[in-house]
Amino acid sequence: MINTKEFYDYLIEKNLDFFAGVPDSLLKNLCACIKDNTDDSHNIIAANEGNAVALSAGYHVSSGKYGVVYMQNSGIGNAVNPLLSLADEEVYSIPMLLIVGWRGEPGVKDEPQHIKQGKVTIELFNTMNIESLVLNENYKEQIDYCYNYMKQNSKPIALIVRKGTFEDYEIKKPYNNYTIKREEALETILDCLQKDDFIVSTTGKTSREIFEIRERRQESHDSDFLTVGSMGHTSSIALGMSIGSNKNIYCIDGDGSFIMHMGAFSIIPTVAQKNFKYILINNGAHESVGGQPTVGFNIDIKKLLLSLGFNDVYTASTIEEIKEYLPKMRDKKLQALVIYTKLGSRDDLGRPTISPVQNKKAMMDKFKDR
Ligand SMILES: Cc1ncc(C[n+]2csc(CCOP(=O)(O)OP(=O)(O)O)c2C)c(N)n1
Repeated sequence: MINTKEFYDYLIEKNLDFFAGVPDSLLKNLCACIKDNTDDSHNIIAANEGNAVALSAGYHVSSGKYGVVYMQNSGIGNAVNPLLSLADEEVYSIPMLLIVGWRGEPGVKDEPQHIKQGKVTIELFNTMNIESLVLNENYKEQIDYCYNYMKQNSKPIALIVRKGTFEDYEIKKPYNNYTIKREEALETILDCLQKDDFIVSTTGKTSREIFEIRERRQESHDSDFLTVGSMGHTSSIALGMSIGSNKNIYCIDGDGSFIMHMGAFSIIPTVAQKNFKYILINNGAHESVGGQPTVGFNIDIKKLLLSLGFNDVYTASTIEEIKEYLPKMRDKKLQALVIYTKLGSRDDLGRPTISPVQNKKAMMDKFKDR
C-alpha cells in the first residue's frame, strides 16, 4: 500500500501542483488528501471528467506546468473527447498526468456497471495511444517516469490505480446544516407516489437506498429504474421514458449528477410533457464516493430551473414540506422539487441484488401491462 500523503507530497515535489477531477471511491483517500492540502484554486472538483481534462490543458498553456487529472474509470468516456481532440499529440499536444481508479479490474469482484469498463480500461488507453502504468509501491520511480515522459513527449500519460492501493487518509466527515437524511427523503417520496408511477433514480447511494426501502417494504422493484452507472444521465433517461409512455415518470437525481450534465436541462423544458417530474436531492456533495463537495449549495437551483422553463420549482428541507409539495406536482407540467438533505447513510447499506437487465425487463413488462 502507498502512504497517501507521501504520494501527494512527491507530486508536489515534482511541481505537479494543479489538480482537477471528479471524485472516485477507489481514490477517496487521495481525493481527501488533495482537498486537505491544496488551495481550492489548485484543486478543481470539476462538473465532469472532460471538463477536468480541459482545465488541466488550459493550466498547462498558461503556466507551462503539468496538471493532474483524477477520475474513476467510468469517467474515461467523458474525457475521451478532450483527450483525443485537444490534448492529443496530433492536435495541441498537451501533457497531463491522469490518475484513474480501476473499478471492475478483471478478477476483482465488483458491481455490474463496472465490469465492462474495467475490462477495457487498459485497452481504451492503448487505443487512444496514451501510455498507462498500473500504480505500485515504486510510485516515486513511476512519477519520475511520467514526468520525464510528459516533458519529452508533450502528451498525457495515465497511472491506473487498483483497489486498495492507497492507505487510509483521515477523511474529514463532511457536514451541512440540513436535518433530514437522503434515505428519509426517499421513503417520503415513495410514500407520496401512486401505484402506477415510475421512478428513474441516480447513480450511487440513492438507487441503493431505493432498492433497500422496497425490499424492507416487500414491494417490487419493477417501477424503479435504478441507474447504476451513467452518472449525470438520469434526467435524460427519465425524459426519454416520459416520451415513450404516458405514465408519470419521476426522476430522482443527485446534485453531483445534475451538475455533471447540466446541459440536459436546457433541453428538458423544450420537450417534457406533463408526465415528466424532476426531484433533486441536494446534499452539496458527492456523498456516495466519500463526500467531496459539489457546488450544489452555491447555485440557486430553483432560479436556474425556472429560468430554463420549469413552471414550478419547490424547495423542501423537511419531511412535511416534501409531503406538502410532491402532490402539487402531480397534474402540472414542468414541475420540480429540490430537497436539501444532510450527509450520511447507513453503514450496512447493501446493493441491488437484481441485475440491471432483470431490472429493465421487469420494468418493460410493467409498462406493457398498462
Ligand atoms: C462518469 C462518472 N464519474 C464518476 C463516478 C463515480 N461516482 C459515483 S456516484 C458519485 C457521486 C454522485 O453524487 P451525487 O449525484 O451528488 O449523489 P450523492 O452521492 O451525493 O447522493 C460519483 C462521483 C461515476 N459513477 N461516473
